Amino acid sequence: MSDRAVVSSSKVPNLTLQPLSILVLHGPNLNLLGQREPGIYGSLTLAEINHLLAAEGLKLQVEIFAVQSNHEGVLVDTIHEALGKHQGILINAGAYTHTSVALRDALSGVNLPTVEVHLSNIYRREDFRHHSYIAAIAIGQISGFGVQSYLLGLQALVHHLRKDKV
Ligand code: CA2
Repeated sequence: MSDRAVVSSSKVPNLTLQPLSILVLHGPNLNLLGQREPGIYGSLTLAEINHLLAAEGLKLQVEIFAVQSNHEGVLVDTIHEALGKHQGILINAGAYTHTSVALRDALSGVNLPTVEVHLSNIYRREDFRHHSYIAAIAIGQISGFGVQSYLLGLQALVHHLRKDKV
């Protein structure tokens, strides 16, 4: 008896993953990570966080493009330029989270699925950090898990982008 089976290709699920590119945006002062305030933000540098994100991206089969800026306008421009290049945005907008209508408008303008992340738990800190202009236009927010906030945020974003796309 033959041990070979003929299966029609129409019945085989397409296991090829859709190629995805994710823009990771880091806002003001996050370039100082690892040098000051390790008690609040951990001891990893931004380069180390980006390296961990790239490694997680490899596992998830997505490309990661990381940008940090201390300038609101540069962040707005980078969000505009994401259209047609990236399929999702992972953002730690730093202090602009709590102040920037411009960043929120840029994110809702490009309408790319966005996940907001924070190293610290913004709800355990000063009252002015409890409000985020980005949260209402994001798919979700992850706050308080240090570098894991970024990695969990990336997983959630990729899961969101791939769901229903087998
Ligand atoms: O917890 C977060 O990830 C924050 O987005 C970090 C922002 C803060 O304004 C947000 O409320 C919460 C601040 C980033 C500043 O990073 C520094 C790192 C080292 C030394 C000084 C600042």
